[in-house]
Amino acid sequence: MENFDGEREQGPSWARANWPLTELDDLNAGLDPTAMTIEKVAAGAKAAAAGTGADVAQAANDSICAMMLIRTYRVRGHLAADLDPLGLVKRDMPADLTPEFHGFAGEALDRLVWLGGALGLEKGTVREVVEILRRNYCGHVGLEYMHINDLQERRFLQERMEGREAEIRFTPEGKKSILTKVVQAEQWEKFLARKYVGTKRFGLDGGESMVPALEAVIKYGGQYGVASMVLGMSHRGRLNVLANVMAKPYRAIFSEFAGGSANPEDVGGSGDVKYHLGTSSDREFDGIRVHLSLVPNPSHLEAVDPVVLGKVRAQQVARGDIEGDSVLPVLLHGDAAFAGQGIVSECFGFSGIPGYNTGGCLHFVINNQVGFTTSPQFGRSSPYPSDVAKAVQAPILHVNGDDPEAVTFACKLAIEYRQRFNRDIVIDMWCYRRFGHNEGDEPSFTQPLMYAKIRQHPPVSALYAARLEQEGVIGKGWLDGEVAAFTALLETEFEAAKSYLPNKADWFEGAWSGLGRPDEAITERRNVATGVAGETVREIGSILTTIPADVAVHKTLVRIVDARREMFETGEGFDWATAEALAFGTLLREGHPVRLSGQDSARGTFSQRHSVWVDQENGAKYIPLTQMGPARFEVRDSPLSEFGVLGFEYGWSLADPQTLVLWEAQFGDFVNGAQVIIDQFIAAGEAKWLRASGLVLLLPHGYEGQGPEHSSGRPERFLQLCAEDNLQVANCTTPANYFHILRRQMNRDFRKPLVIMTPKSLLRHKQAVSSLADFTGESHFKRILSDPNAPRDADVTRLVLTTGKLAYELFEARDKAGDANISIVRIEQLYPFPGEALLARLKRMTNLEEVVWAQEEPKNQGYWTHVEPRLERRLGEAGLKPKRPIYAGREPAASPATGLAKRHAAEQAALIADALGHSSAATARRKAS
Ligand SMILES: Cc1ncc(C[n+]2csc(CCOP(=O)(O)OP(=O)(O)O)c2C)c(N)n1
Repeated sequence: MENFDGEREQGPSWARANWPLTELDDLNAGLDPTAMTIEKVAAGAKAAAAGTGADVAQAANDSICAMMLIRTYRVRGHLAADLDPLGLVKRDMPADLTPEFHGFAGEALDRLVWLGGALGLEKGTVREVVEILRRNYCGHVGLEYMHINDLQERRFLQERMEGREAEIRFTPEGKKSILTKVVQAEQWEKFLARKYVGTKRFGLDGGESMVPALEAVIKYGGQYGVASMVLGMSHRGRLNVLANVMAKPYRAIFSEFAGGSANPEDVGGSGDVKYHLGTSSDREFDGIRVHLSLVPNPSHLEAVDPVVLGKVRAQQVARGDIEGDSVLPVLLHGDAAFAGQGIVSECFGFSGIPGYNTGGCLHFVINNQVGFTTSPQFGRSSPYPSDVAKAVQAPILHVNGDDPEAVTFACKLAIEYRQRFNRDIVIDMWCYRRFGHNEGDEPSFTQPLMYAKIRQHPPVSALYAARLEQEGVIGKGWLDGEVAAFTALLETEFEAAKSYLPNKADWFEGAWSGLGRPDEAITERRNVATGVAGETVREIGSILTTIPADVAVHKTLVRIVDARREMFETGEGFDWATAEALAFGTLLREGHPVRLSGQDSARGTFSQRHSVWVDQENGAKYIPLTQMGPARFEVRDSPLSEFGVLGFEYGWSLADPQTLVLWEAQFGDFVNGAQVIIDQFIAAGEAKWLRASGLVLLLPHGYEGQGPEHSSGRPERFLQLCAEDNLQVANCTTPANYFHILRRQMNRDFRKPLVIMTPKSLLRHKQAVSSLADFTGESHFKRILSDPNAPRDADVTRLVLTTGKLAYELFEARDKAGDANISIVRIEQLYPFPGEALLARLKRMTNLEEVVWAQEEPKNQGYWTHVEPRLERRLGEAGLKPKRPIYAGREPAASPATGLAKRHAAEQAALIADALGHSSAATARRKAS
């Protein structure tokens, strides 16, 4: 079955079990492919031994035991690998990695065993076999891969790890350039430490091998077809990556250390500390250019991961690269954060899912064996920090950080694997942290033994230079020369930094060119014409309501489609879902792709959307909006995650401002599971990092008696975050207004995140419908909606302001009571607050006695604290009798809503009565005034 872009729907290849895998299959790797049973191994050994005069039965037995030995190394060899530069972790040789365990003791070690090609050998002595296995699996690289189901992947890794010849080999030039990068990494930290004593830099000291290793990722990535890499990482070594991998000018970083801004002063915003900033550059190796982009990130460890993945996926889609070969995500992690932060698993979870996978992410763990002051045994329950990756069967390369060749080899292998199999892979580099968590910290308070060792431990550069000297690759003095040359360069850059001024901010370039910051004041923001031609509506309607003859849709869906057809035919009664489809359809026609992602979004949580029609006979899918053209439509049922998926969609919105990217919460209540993405990225990202986003959040909201967790999208949280024109928060009550606000999002020359409290009961409310004329001609988004049954302005004595579906309940109660002097006005956009427009209305209501703010939410939630000062200001400016708004709503509450239906109904009735002045409290208030 195919979905968007012909992507497979059955999931990733490793999830299928249809390859001829048997327990013995990898045991027999290298053997004649027809020899798939242990008897055949034995038979081969017998036949081979027969001609030599050896004991044939013994030969058969020995071969089988040798095979078991080989297999044990493949599975468990990493347990005996030499990984810890400090030698702190005691790792005894497991008994089953000894030949004795497999029956080879004493003189038996010199017995010949027939291997039939395993380890690249036809035969060899047991001693030789063990020696090769130890070299292959227990050196500075320990490979975990036998948890992978896919035999081809296992074979691939085996071939690169195994055999007499399988050694890590670099040319003398290659070795020298590895050492040069190690020197740069080390000296950069030392230089910063000298020039900016005590300033936090979260140095890489002890993990310098990462820098040549990342060079290898770029270089070999380019050779294997990577055109662009998006990196995400936390504090540790970030300045080193910025300078020595991303090639951010040293002088720019020095200037930031001296207190200078990363951007021209007039750009504004809050800025951010230097070890959170991103940058981009082009690097070229052997004539192949690779574009690099390091995504800015907050302190919140690992929160940037889904953002990177979303950004990558967007770029891949823009390139039409479905396998993901051309854009590579690289995530660098700390060991404690990798093991501890749940978002890491959420991101691994994306790796095989259509619509979210990126063709494999390369993970690099800077495993310095401590997290701030916490030792690993208190930070995780698993043996390695990388075990979380096993959930998706990613191969894991553990590597000793004191051996930069081994680390570089691991990266080279990782990139080859990723490009070949399009799957995630992890490099776990064991290293140490030479100083405290930051440079002002004393690590010996908590890790005295570790730090006693570290103080005695020579730096990577010294160890590696000594090795290269011994190999004759470099002469005496070579290292000193490199250090002196690099330090001289840094001195020159340091001087240049004194007059360095960033010449421009880089935020409206590339995919963002043509867009900018809004050029009008936030209060006067002009409306955008978002109405469309009637003819367009009809054409889109026809596509939306035509069921292809070969698609057997569900009979209830036929009725839904029939009802939609009637809306288009009569031009009346457009409901929410149809208006939304119409908004999407018109944007697609105008060339704006649309991506909607959320739990069960294809059908819609409330069975309202039905954007994907599933053939009831064969399960095939038909998606009317994909027929709209020319732009691409995708709706994705997301994995059950909020943090990860919202981060992913935010990342997408950064890369692709021409696509309307929407994330939908199942119920708005679940949005707080993604709070880090909201606080750190969506609300503050533009101010901190000059990165705009047009992401839309759809949060089903409304008090309908469904209890504490199915009522509120927490509008108060968003409103509290609003400042400096950073967000838009809306609660639309008509399908047409929803249509226009979605269209407005793409039809402006700037982008701002948009948070919409979306309805539940209004999806099917008789009054919450729109007419054709509401979508066409001069129609546009209305920040304030008038009362459909309004008295004349001069007759209004009580103005009830509200937002959301409560308006309909107020209309009904008011009309039933026959209150002729009450006007109920809806504030559809809460931020930016339409204060000017409201003022104009207030001024016309010259006989106002009372102004009420009515809301369903408890007083400490919802909108009250946001609107109260704003209403008071406008009432003052209008010079009317009421000076302050009256609150009508639920009392302050700890829980957002009651779970008891009766109590809900009573509360709702009371607040409506209060809002309309029917309650005793309202009467008392009136008397008192
Ligand atoms: C989500 C989150 N929680 C807590 C912190 C505070 N914090 C900063 S660094 C750190 C330790 C990280 O250890 P590790 O991941 O091993 O990286 P390292 O600093 O050792 O390189 C902690 C707890 C944070 N930045 N983010």
